[in-house]
Amino acid sequence: MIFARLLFISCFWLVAAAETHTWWFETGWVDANPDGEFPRKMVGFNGTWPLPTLRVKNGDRVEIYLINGLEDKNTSLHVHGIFQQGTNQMDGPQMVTQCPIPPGETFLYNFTIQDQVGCFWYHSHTPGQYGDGLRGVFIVEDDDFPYEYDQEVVLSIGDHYHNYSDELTAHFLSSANPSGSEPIPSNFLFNETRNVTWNVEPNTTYLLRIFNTGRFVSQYLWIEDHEFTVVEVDGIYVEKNTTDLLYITVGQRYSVLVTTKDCASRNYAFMNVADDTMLDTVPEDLVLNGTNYVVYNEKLPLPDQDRRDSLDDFLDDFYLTPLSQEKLLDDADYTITLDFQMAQLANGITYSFFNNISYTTPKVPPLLTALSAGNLSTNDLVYGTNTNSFVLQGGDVIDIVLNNMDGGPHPFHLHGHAFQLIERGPAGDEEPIKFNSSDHAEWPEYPLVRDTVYVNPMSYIVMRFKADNPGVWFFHCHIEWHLDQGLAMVLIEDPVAIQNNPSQQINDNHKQICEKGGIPWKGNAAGNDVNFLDLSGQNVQFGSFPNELRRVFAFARNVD
Ligand SMILES: *[C@@H]1O[C@H](CO)[C@@H](O)[C@H](O)[C@H]1NC(C)=O
Ligand SMILES: *[C@@H]1O[C@H](CO)[C@@H](O)[C@H](O)[C@H]1NC(C)=O
Ligand SMILES: *[C@@H]1O[C@H](CO)[C@@H](O)[C@H](O)[C@H]1NC(C)=O
Ligand SMILES: *[C@@H]1O[C@H](CO)[C@@H](O)[C@H](O)[C@H]1NC(C)=O
Ligand SMILES: *[C@@H]1O[C@H](CO)[C@@H](O)[C@H](O)[C@H]1NC(C)=O
Ligand SMILES: *[C@@H]1O[C@H](CO)[C@@H](O)[C@H](O)[C@H]1NC(C)=O
Ligand SMILES: *[C@@H]1O[C@H](CO)[C@@H](O)[C@H](O)[C@H]1NC(C)=O
Ligand SMILES: *[C@@H]1O[C@H](CO)[C@@H](O)[C@H](O)[C@H]1NC(C)=O
Ligand SMILES: *[C@@H]1O[C@H](CO)[C@@H](O)[C@H](O)[C@H]1NC(C)=O
Ligand SMILES: *[C@@H]1O[C@H](CO)[C@@H](O)[C@H](O)[C@H]1NC(C)=O
Ligand SMILES: *[C@@H]1O[C@H](CO)[C@@H](O)[C@H](O)[C@H]1NC(C)=O
Ligand SMILES: *[C@@H]1O[C@H](CO)[C@@H](O)[C@H](O)[C@H]1NC(C)=O
Ligand SMILES: [Cu+2]
Repeated sequence: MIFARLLFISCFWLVAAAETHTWWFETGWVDANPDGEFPRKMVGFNGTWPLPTLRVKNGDRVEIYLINGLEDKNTSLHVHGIFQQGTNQMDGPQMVTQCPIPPGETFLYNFTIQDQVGCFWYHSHTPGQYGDGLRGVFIVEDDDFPYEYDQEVVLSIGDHYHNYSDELTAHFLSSANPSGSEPIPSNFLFNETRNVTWNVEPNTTYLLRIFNTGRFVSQYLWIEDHEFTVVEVDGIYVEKNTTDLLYITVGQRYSVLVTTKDCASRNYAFMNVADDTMLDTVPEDLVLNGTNYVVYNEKLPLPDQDRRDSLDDFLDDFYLTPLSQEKLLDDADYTITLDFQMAQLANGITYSFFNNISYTTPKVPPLLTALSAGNLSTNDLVYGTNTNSFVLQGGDVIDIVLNNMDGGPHPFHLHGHAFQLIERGPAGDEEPIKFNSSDHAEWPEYPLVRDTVYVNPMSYIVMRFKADNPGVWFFHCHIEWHLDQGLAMVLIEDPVAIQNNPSQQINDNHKQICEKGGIPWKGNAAGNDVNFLDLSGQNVQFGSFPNELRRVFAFARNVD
């Protein structure tokens, strides 16, 4: 009943008051000192960093003109969680749905919000760049918000490095780092800074919109002697669930209600604590526990950090139920099984693999291959043999089974969809626990739906969605280091429908940025637009997967 009412109102809204929001943003380096300990430059817009919070409503049109003001770097922009129905080329991942925007060029991201509300965020999808600063909050407001609150407050959390991405990546992906150890952050941020003071009114219910816009580490979040009532995850309303501890991976969002105390007799600690099991080494001087303050009365002292006996009792998102009461989808028509592990190739560099293949950037973005391949667009081969590309049939129910054979947790994100999380295995030990389709738990009747989920160490997740959004959708670990190592695949969803939709055709602005960057806007993964089945010259990983698995490095984490 509630759902029907919401639908009615949002449809009414679409015709009644859809607005167009036009923003011009020029990327460039900005002097900053996010953690208060080390001045460095961050990538900002128009000379400002942090970046603005963008607010729109369901049904609105968004036009973002992104001017690349960086002298020697490409750029791109992805609005994380927005489905981009019919506007796949506006999705943002460079060399997947678009050519990168070269220095001095402008690209218009032009799309509408179709039946989505809640917390999203935008970030560069050019390797390493959002870690250098190009990230911000994107909110789709809802005039018919299903829960009561008095005030809304935004909170982003994340991680921060004193070094620039390019230098970190060069070292990370080199034979000088044979163990594939990810760079250790310099600090953890709370609202793009640290030691934050949040002034509150007593006896007030806040809607706190929380975004982990970091590039690596999950964080625990809690407020001393207060509770969080979760009402939304990743743009999906859920039935209320109250907890005093959240665990948020990079890429995830939570809207929670926080009701303050009746009396303003003291102030409280608001903790953001890094998940140190994700770090290969923990330097002695690294501050894992961030202390911020919920201030009822500025004249009263600020508290010390709040300590907990255990961080294990965080809300398990698996048990949240969408308010829409969307049922478990029918059994899958098509199942993609991905065995993920990390290992070294013969060049001494450690990569990430799905089924022994480390995603290697093709010479033509797969969306542009799909648009130019004619009736071969349904043949996986044209997208290359080193991209983990899967062609999906429109309307099919798809299961993605992901077996994590690595000793760390990983947050996986799918573009173009929110999916049902139908099973998540418990953390494994020495031997990975793999999903067994003939011996699995009973699936929930109303599974959690979101766009970014974590898989436990040495264990698995099973995700289900309906292929009802024709487009080329990236699926990858949201840990930027792991994406750089090739932890990605590409779903080519109903390519014939992409070709047949006038609004999906490559536009002139897009052709122009491809040409400026010297990237063909048609052809197969090797750039061959004459014989789409000839992949000679395609990019491939360095040699084949080693016979002897060097999982020892993966096991090295979490041992102490
Ligand atoms: C940002 O700069 C561009 C030109 O570089 C300008 O057109 C635009 O109005 C500026 N945007 C804002 C929000 O100031
Ligand atoms: C936060 O506190 C730490 C330690 O007290 C200090 O070094 C740092 O500069 C502060 N950062 C900010 C942004 O206030
Ligand atoms: C930008 O993209 C172009 C085209 O892919 C590429 O040739 C160039 O090396 C890129 N520039 C940088 C700094 O990565
Ligand atoms: C954005 O796309 C819509 C729909 O295709 C079009 O009508 C509109 O003119 C576009 N905006 C700009 C500034 O090109
Ligand atoms: C980080 O920056 C410092 C100081 O500029 C430099 O000495 C160090 O080599 C850099 N680390 C990496 C991995 O690039
Ligand atoms: C975080 O920053 C935003 C934007 O400046 C601000 O509106 C909000 O109140 C801050 N949140 C907290 C919890 O301090
Ligand atoms: C708190 O707010 C509620 C509703 O606004 C009101 O009924 C109640 O008296 C308030 N309590 C205090 C201690 O102010
Ligand atoms: C960080 O927080 C955890 C959980 O409250 C606590 O056990 C630990 O002692 C804290 N570490 C430091 C260095 O304060
Ligand atoms: C709340 O979460 C707990 C587990 O964390 C779960 O057992 C319970 O069913 C959830 N309730 C609702 C209404 O989502
Ligand atoms: C595919 O397209 C080519 C050229 O457009 C045509 O010759 C061929 O018959 C088509 N094949 C099928 C199976 O439709
Ligand atoms: C999967 O489960 C079935 C049924 O319990 C069992 O017979 C089979 O051995 C299991 N497969 C594996 C690989 O463990
Ligand atoms: C991956 O490589 C291993 C070791 O060479 C091999 O045993 C396995 O069959 C390969 N898996 C796939 C999916 O190719
Ligand atoms: Cu990962």
